[in-house]
Amino acid sequence: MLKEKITVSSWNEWDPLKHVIVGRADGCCIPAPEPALDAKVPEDSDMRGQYGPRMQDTVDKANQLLDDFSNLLQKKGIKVDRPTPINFNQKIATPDWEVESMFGCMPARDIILTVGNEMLEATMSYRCRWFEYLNYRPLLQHYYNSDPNMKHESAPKPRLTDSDYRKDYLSDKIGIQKRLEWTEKKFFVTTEEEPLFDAADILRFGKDLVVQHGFTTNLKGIDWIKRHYKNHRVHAVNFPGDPYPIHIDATFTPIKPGLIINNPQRRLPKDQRKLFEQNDWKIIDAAQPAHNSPPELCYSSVWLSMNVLVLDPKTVCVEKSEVYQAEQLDKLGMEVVPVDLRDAYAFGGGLHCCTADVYREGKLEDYFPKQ
Ligand code: DAV
Repeated sequence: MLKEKITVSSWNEWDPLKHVIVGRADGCCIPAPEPALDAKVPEDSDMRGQYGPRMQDTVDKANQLLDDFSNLLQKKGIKVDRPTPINFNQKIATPDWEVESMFGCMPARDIILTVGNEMLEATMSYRCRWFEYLNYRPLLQHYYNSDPNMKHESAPKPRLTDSDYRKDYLSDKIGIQKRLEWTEKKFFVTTEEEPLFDAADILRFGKDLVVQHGFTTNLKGIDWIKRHYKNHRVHAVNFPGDPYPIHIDATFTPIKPGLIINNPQRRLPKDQRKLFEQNDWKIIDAAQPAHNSPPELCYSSVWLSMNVLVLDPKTVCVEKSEVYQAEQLDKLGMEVVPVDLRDAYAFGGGLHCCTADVYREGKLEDYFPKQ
């Protein structure tokens, strides 16, 4: 039998998508309490104080939607691969800590960062997500065996001892005002003990990588990324206005060369706009979400409305109920593909979160020649 031809390559968020990983909802758990997670779960969330496997009917529904999304992508000629779920409902431990359960393997984007021909497993910053890369190992091994140019990398596994987390965040009664003050001052739950980053804090713009400094990625993590991607320029950004800053992809979303939509409650500070402005990139406010609150037992905010998946510079997948976001992108000249995914949000995010690039056509380009 001929070996399947696979090419791993993706340099940005918008070039024509040809091969992608789509996550699964199987066995997903609400993780047990731990420092980083407690800081992120909203104070009024229905998830506080409970953990363990999610209800099977919600898993089945989410899987149906993820399968439908995969089929839709395949019909458009995009190859789709799926992770192999491990048993998340078990106690895990390292010599430094133990937790009662893991999380799941729906948001592939959080773990796997594809830059060019390299797929990198992020350090992650929650203990419950420490082993999450294992769900993707069968695929990454397959790519490694099939594409002689593919580079499989893993960032240094963090210790995640208590010294990685600020105790100030341990209370569940901090209040939004205080949280906003803290995040504006870049006083986040993670300390600078060791490099930490989630892959979903990184956006790829050809030669430039834009990385969110927040709860899940610290400055040492950003420095590690800088040293690792020596031929790239790495830019740290932060978004005051977000009381729970994790992952950049419900905050700052490039749509095509020259155009970014930005969460109007989490605007990029003036002093960080220079890179985009002097290279004639437009940053516009994203449309309002269609919902006032997230679905039940969901970690993410209503701003998953802007967690869109760009298929090519003229085509974008938008969650079906997010009519305002769809309308905005339509007016901007994009062909909008509606995708029903809201009932899968609770499993780890939206259309961008639940995917990870394997191959996008196109090559490494410099979108920001003026630095
Ligand atoms: O707005 O809750 C969600 C990002 C998920 N990857 C938010 C961020």
